[in-house]
Parts: sequence; structure tokens; C-alpha cells
Amino acid sequence: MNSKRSFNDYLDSQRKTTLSDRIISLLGGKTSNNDDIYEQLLVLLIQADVGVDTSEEIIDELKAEMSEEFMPSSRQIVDRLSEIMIGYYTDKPRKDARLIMLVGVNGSGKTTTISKLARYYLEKGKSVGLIAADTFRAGAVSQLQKWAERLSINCVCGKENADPSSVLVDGCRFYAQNPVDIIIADTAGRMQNKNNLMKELEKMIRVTAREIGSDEMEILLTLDSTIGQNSLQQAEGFLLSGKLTGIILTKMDGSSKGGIVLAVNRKYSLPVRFITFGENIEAIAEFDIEDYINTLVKGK
Ligand SMILES: Nc1nc2c(ncn2[C@@H]2O[C@H](COP(=O)(O)OP(=O)(O)OP(=O)(O)O)[C@@H](O)[C@H]2O)c(=O)[nH]1
Ligand SMILES: [Mg+2]
Repeated sequence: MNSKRSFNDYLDSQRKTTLSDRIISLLGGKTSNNDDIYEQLLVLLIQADVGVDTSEEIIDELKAEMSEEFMPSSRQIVDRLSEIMIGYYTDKPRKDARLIMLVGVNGSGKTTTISKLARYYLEKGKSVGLIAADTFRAGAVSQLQKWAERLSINCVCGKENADPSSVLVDGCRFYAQNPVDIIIADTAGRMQNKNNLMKELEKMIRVTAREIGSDEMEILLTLDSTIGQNSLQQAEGFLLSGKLTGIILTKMDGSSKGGIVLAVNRKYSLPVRFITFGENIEAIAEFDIEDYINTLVKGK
């Protein structure tokens, strides 16, 4: 199955509960333009995890455009709402990174996402190598090593309790001798408010940048989409002195509508690079804001 198709399957599964259906049933297909409607639209956005502040900004903008004389149909409201939401997202050009490092709190989906990413790039005809720099959690290295074996790719592994920075340096040097198109590095889960662990991560990024060049790196934060608004705090804690380059939103197959995409993007100007939507190795796709909002809001 190619990734576009599995992304479409995911979008299909989301169509059942679109905002559009709820908006249209709310408006009853009638032309309407009153405060009560906007209030209810606001609640729908907040329920979709867009966040209170961002939802208010979006609804205010919609409201300002709808003059009292103009009686929009519910379809027009839905269409305009989608456009405004897409306009709220700031993208950044994708880097052709030589190394992608995944960072994030424990259990957010780093290691499984790395196996998905590896398969994704292999399918695109790229060569891939892994670095297992989570030397903290027992079993973390072998978890990645198993995936590397299944995908027939190299994995440079650190010993348990080894300094993760030294594993990264070893990995970069191994792939300098045995070049691949993309190196993907796993890191140990850590809470964003643990200062020493965040310092360790900054060091890991620094030493890797010395080997690879900071322009050749993507540092991606895995955010568990099911935690809703807590994502904002996590993103703030993982800005890594400006080194964080983007987000992977995981577990989108759960109850989350993932509206947090807009809130995080608005607040920290971080692009969402990928979403994952299942335990299956194919359950990953590059994030596309228009597809995503159109599905979330309009169901198409
Ligand atoms: N349903 C679902 N589960 C997922 C997804 N991504 C990851 N998981 C599950 O989330 C759990 C944690 O995933 P890991 O990849 O081990 O998370 P991690 O961030 O590497 O965890 P630590 O190494 O402990 O920090 C596992 O049970 C995964 O199967 C997803 O997209 N959907
Ligand atoms: Mg892990």
C-alpha cells in the first residue's frame, strides 16, 4: 500500500465525524448569521482541540466577514471557515535533511515512528540508516534493532547507559564511511521540564551538528495527539533554543481531531511534517494542511 493511499484511508475514517456534518446539522441548512451560531461554532472548534485562543481568533475573523445584511448559507460558512483555518497555518519549506532526530516525552511514539519513517523513505527509493541513541530505557535499542533487521538496514546501537552523544557521533561517522541518503536517530523519552535531560538533548544536537552540519538536520518533536492542549506545554519545553524544526503528530487514529496542529503552529511557527495514525508500519503520511482541514471541516 502506498502512503498516499493509506493517508486517504485515514482521511476516510475521519469523514464520519466531520465538523461540517455537525455545523450543517447545527445550522439546519438554513441561512443564518447570529451570535448564537458563532458561539456554537466556537465550541465545535474547541472540541476539535483547536484551542480556545486560536478558535476565538478564527471565529472572530469569520464573524467579521459576515455582515448583517449577508445571510450566508451553512455551506458558505463551512467553506469560509475552512479557508480561514488553512490561512492560519504557516508552512516552512521542507529541508532535504541528511539526518532526522526524533525527540519527545516518554511514550509519544518516537521509536515506532522511526520504523515507519524508515519504511516510508525506503519505499521512496532512498537509502536509510538508523542510530539507536536511546541508551536509557532497557530494551529501547533492541526495539529499533529488530525493525532495522526487518527492513534490512543498518542500525548503529549504543550500549545501555552509554553517553547518547557519543552514540550519535559514532553513528554519524559510521554513515560517513557507509553513506546513506537519510539517517534517522532515536533518542530517549524525557519530560520537557527536566532541565538536566533537556541539556543532555541540546548537547546531543550540538555534537551531531558538528558531524553533519546543522543545516542538514531536522529535529522533530513527536507529539501524542491524544493529549490535546498539553501539547502546547510540551512544544514550549522542546523548542531547544530554536533547534526544533518541526512536529510529528502521532496517534491520530485515536479520539483526537488533531486541531492542536493549528494551535501549536500558530504559537511556535512549527510546521507539522508527518502524522501517524495506527500501529501498522504503513500508518504514516506527510502532513498536508489543505487535505487535513478540508477533511476536518468539510469531510472532503
Ligand atoms: N494507535 C497508535 N499507537 C501508536 C502510534 N504511534 C505509536 N503508538 C504506540 O504508542 C506506544 C509508544 O510508542 P513508542 O514508539 O515506543 O514511543 P517512544 O516515544 O519511543 O517511547 P519511549 O522510548 O519510552 O520514550 C506503543 O505502544 C506504540 O505502538 C499511532 O500512530 N497510533
Ligand atoms: Mg522509544
